Amino acid sequence: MTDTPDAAADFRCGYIAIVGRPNVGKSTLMNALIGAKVSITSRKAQTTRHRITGIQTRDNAQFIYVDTPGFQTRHSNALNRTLNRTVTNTLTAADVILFIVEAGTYGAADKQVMELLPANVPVILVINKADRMKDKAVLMPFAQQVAAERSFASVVPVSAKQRFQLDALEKEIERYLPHNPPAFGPDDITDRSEKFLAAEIVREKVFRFVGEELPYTSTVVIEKFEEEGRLRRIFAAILVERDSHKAMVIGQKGAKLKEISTQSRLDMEKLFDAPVYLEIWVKVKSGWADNEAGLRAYGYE
Ligand SMILES: Nc1nc2c(ncn2[C@@H]2O[C@H](COP(=O)(O)OP(=O)(O)OP(=O)(O)O)[C@@H](O)[C@H]2O)c(=O)[nH]1
Ligand SMILES: [Mg+2]
Repeated sequence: MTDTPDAAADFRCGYIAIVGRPNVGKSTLMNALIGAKVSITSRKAQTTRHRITGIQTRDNAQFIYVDTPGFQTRHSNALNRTLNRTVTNTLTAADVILFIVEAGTYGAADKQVMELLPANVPVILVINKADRMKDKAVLMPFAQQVAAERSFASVVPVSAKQRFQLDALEKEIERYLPHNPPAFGPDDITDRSEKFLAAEIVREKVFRFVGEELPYTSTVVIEKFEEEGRLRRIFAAILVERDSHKAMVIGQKGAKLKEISTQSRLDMEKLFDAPVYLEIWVKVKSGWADNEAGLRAYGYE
């Protein structure tokens, strides 16, 4: 018999759902918390379309973050219904919830997400983009206004972009994690495959480099993913609704597609830490976003 505390019994591990309306910075925050870019981000709303796990392992705890799509309140098609189902499913499996709002704005879309939050799980109110508040004195009354809507385990203002207050947030989360042994290896950063991450990276470039509306009517599939020693050979297709969209993705003399390809390849090489050969084709496939069976075939849950 010994009195030494059992280190394994002290270890904490759990699932942390990251939810909020579109564009509040959920994915940027998750990437900042784990120190790697596994979830794509852009200044356009509705960038995230899948549940994406990001893992951070410390000496005493493993944080399994689950980034989710921004909750859709505008119009209902099969894609948006699928995105919202992903959010509600993630909430039911969470040990801790981060409810993200943007500093200074709290509206109907935020309220709708708040109403989904289960009563018996600790919810931390995270006020992101605190860097945007020129007058810091306004932050306090804003926090009080949102905190009056429901009871929160704690309230933490952060800036995901400037990595402000992330240690404080992590400490707060750790307090609410259950005692469990680690579920993943110490070096794991996600449970998603390289093939999935490759498709996401290409989709991010479409969001970032092609017009305002097109990203919402397109998706990306990986048609072939081969490994040859360290080299990854990746053949991707960007699916669009019509010929005119195809022309927009390809651009003048192919310039747009070239930009998408180059930036995608650089991101893949960084994330996979390996050389990448990438070919991207653009294909017209209309109606893909409004067909449940089709969505499943493209990897939507
Ligand atoms: N100024 C500032 N901008 C931020 C911060 N965090 C995120 N952003 C920006 O906000 C935009 C949206 O970020 P995302 O991380 O893609 O937001 P999201 O909530 O995941 O969006 P969806 O997946 O579309 O729901 C991007 O342009 C980010 O650079 C922050 O702390 N400060
Ligand atoms: Mg996102």
